[in-house]
Amino acid sequence: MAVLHLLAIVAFHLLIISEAKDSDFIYKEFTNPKRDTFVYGTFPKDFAWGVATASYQIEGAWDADGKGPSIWDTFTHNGRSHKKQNADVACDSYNKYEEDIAMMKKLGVSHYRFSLSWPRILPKGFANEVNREGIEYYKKLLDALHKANIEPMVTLYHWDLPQVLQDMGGWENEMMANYFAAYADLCFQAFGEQVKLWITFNEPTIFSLFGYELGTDAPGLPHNGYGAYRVGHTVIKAHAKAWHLYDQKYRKSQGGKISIVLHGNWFEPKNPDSEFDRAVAEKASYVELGWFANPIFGDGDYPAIMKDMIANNSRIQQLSTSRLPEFTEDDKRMIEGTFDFFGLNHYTTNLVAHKPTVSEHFASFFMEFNGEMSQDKESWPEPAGSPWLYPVPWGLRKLLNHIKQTYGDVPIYITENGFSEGEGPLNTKDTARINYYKAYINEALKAYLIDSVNLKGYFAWSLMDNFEWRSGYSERFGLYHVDFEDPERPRTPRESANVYAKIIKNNGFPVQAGTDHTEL
Ligand code: PNW
Repeated sequence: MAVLHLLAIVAFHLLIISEAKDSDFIYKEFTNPKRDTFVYGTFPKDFAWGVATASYQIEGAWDADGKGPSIWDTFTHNGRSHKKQNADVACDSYNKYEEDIAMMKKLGVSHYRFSLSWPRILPKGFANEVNREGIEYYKKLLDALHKANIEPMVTLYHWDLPQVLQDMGGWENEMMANYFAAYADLCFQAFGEQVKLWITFNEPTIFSLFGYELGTDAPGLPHNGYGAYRVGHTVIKAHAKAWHLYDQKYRKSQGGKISIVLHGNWFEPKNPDSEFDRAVAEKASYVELGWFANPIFGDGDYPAIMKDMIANNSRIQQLSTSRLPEFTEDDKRMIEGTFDFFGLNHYTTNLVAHKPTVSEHFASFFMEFNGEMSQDKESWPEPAGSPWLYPVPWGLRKLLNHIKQTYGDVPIYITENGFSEGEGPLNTKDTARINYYKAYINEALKAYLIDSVNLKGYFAWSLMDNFEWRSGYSERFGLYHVDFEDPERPRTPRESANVYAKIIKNNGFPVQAGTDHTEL
């Protein structure tokens, strides 16, 4: 039986390889036929195809109709982003959401992932002072989406914390878990009839590390070696509280699903023959994703490899306790299993090599690993806009398999994936982005078809160019270009928008009649 199964797999691979033509490699740099050949086929019938955005990055209207300031308003108004830019107006989606929906209709998406601005709904942070106009805005947006037959996926927290809550310590204050649960409760009550897919947090690793460890993002606190772990600890409990609240109070009547979105890079050993490089690459994958995934999708606690690493390094630094906080047994029971699906944001892959980095004198998340990250600049295609974003499509397939192997056969949504270009005149012929989308979506297809990963949907980041946090408007991720110089903020489709629309229409890459490939 096992032999037959193996033969079938080998035959399948041979079939793919034997069909490989030059054009079947999207990137000429990648020519490993077993790994990089384009595969033809389609996703399951009910596959979710979407685009994603976030409130601070697109809405503008930063102080309109009773909205309170967020930590990103403060950060940008202090001139901390690229060229002192801010998102006071951004894409002006607060006023132009109908046009945004018309763009989504053209793309043919079935889903739209966006986020709620906490300070627009609760200007003072707490749930006892509700801004009705904020609620009305999102209700109008949700109504318009339903009229357009587009299913919303709503993120409660995509980084724009009310400034008043940061003034009380922000995510380093443990009480935030309760404040977040109260905000979530209000949102379930106000929007739950219209929302069946909820996300508690977007990428807690990224906002903990950039906001409270390096301090390069809002709230700008360089609390190296401590801040991000404290933040993560509270965020995990906040997520679990919100999940249980939904589960107990709303699930039965509203019938939705709720989970979290985690950022995951893939980490590949720089020298695959080095046992040290392999060990540190494995550690990086288990820690970057596992920091949040292991408590929620695993056993309620941080990965053992992470606890050991930080405890050891803390000892080297002459500390009597680990810098990583500990969960109580009650915490673990509350946290374990608080998911309905796995939301994954994935952009790129890194090479990892062993290198002693732990210091007796200076603690930092980025130095815990005794490893060094790099990119394969010889054979990976150039990143266009964001210096960290090398297209390495096969990394997505490996990561999806890693999730399946580590956390079980959980339904996965790719909640963000996309490619940026730099500032400059409007260039609608965005070949690099087209190649990126084709190749990455094809790797997702391989994970589904060949590896039986339980893949439920794919969301492109992003619908349109928007405010890219500390990089301002200098990194453009849009399927639609936005002119930020023009007060009307006109949107223009790039060629990638047409290609993505075709992929959606085809539900992947079917072999079309009379050809041996998919016309795109
Ligand atoms: C995500 N990295 O952030 C966010 O969810 C979006 O808001 C953002 O616009 C998008 O990706 C593009 O950057 C990331 O350094 C920030 O690897 C940084 C990284 C990855 C994702």
